[in-house]
Amino acid sequence: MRKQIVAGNWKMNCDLAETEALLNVLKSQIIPESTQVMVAPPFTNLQHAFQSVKDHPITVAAQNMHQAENGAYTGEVSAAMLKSVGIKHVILGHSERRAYFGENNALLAEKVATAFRYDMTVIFCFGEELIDRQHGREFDVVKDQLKHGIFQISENDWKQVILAYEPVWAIGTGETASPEQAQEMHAFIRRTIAEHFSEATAKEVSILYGGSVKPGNAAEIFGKEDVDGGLIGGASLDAESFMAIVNAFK
Ligand code: G2H
Repeated sequence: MRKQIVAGNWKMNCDLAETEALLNVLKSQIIPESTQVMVAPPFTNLQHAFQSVKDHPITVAAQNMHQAENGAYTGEVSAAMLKSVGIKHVILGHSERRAYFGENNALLAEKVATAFRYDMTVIFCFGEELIDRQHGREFDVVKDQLKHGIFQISENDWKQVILAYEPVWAIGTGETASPEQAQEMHAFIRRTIAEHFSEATAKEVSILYGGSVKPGNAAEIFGKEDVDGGLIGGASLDAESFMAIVNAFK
């Protein structure tokens, strides 16, 4: 059975007080046992968030990390630093990192390798841009991102991978892929993993959908066979909306 996961990517939102307030509401909610709930606050709030949810079924993830172990990389945060404050999950490859911070597949392959050296779980994001879909090359782009960003890992490493397909044209735009478009791509991703690794690995990996998921569309998207949950941006900043999405699995 694949894990159902709903992860909140808070992006550059929530100071310490806001983080505490949002977590307090989430902690007061009943979280279904069948669903893994994650939140990814900004770096400055990770330690606090980790301590705050210690006795609750909520996982705290980082939104990014540097590929080097340590060194002269002003402004960066390493895997060891994340681990030292209890963080074992990290989002890598978000389209905003790719677009605004020049992260490409080769760099992401390095980050993924570093994350595994530190025994972390990677939430690996990828997805085509609007222009790719307009030219009918969305499958090629996604395959390329997987092949060059994460397929260098060993079969065993897949146990610590969560994939998040996020079509760039649907991120923060209010535009969502239709449940059919999401299912079509998720099935393609699973087939691609089966071809390069094994059927068993392809069946086991959770593939999340991300891009303007809201309480109103989550159930339909999560209802698709190959969609195992969502990476939620905007709607994760409101506890009521986020919990409605957490409870959207049928
Ligand atoms: C995609 C998503 C979360 P939003 O970036 O990663 O954000 O739900 O706001 O589109």
